[in-house]
Amino acid sequence: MATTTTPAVDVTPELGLRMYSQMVRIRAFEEQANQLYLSAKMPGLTHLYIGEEAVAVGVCEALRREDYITSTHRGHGHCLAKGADVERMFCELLGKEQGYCRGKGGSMHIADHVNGNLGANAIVAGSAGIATGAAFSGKTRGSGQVSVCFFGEGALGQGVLYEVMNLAALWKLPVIYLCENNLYNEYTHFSETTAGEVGGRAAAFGIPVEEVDGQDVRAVHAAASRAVERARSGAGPTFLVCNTYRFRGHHVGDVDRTYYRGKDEEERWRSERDPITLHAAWLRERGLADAAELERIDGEIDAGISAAVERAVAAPFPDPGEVDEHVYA
Ligand SMILES: Cc1ncc(C[n+]2csc(CCOP(=O)(O)OP(=O)(O)O)c2C)c(N)n1
Repeated sequence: MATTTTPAVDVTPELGLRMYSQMVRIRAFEEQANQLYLSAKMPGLTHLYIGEEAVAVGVCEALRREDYITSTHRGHGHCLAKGADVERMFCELLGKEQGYCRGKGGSMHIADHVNGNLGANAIVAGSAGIATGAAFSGKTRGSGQVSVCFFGEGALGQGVLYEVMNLAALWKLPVIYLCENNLYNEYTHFSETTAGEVGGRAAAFGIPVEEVDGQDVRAVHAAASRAVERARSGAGPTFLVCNTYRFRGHHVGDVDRTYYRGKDEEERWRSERDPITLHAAWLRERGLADAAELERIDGEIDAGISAAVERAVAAPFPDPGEVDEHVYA
């Protein structure tokens, strides 16, 4: 089955501005998460989504609240784009009682069922079965819900993905396999771990494949909307490849990256392929916002995020007596 590539597309002014705000919110959240790590306020590590914001936002803006997503170790952007509350997310990162998992999950295990987020997963490809099962559930109940499985291209090496794609294709399940190809599996370029074509894997099961510029939020949104429509109409799964780049390290502690990728490569992506800068330029060209308006939006979001992180830092930890409650393992 042929892989199609999406051209740049238009969106309504309202959606264009909302997608801008959502990407800025994710970027600001991640900058604060990095600060929490650097100031030793956050236990453990976290994997920043900076640079990849257009993927989560473009996809989630094509979904309804009751639609499902499953996420990855690099999952903050997915959570926020699907509607998670910023303060509760910071609380989870900090191990606080008010967090999404009462502080017991941390960065890599945030779930937000009210907004259809079935959870992040620290196991590479670990959520593929969950997303496919949720799609099966939606189909069986006739609820019309669509399920999106976010995963990095590193997950292409995991067998479970092929088991579930086989069933999803046979049973025409309303699921979208959303491959965020940011070029690196930890510290290894994906071309060293991935034989053949990325999309060829889904095509082998007869699943339509679309490949899109993951730095272009409008193109992602258009491709995701087509896949959602296909899923809701009963036509079955789609495999979407979003080509993107993480601007920072694999995790916050991965600071010296020159042994696996060049500074010039990073600089090129940052200066030429930043999804927020690209979309801001589009908004200005279309006369939908001028520089002052975008600055006002940035400032408002920054202030909201700073206030949320301050409240989360001051929030109480859970009672030590509940250490073995709400834990299933
Ligand atoms: C089954 C499994 N094997 C290994 C790991 C260790 N690990 C964590 S992230 C990662 C690389 C993931 O790369 P990719 O899926 O492309 O996602 P990205 O980090 O680029 O977003 C690995 C190997 C893991 N978490 N789970």
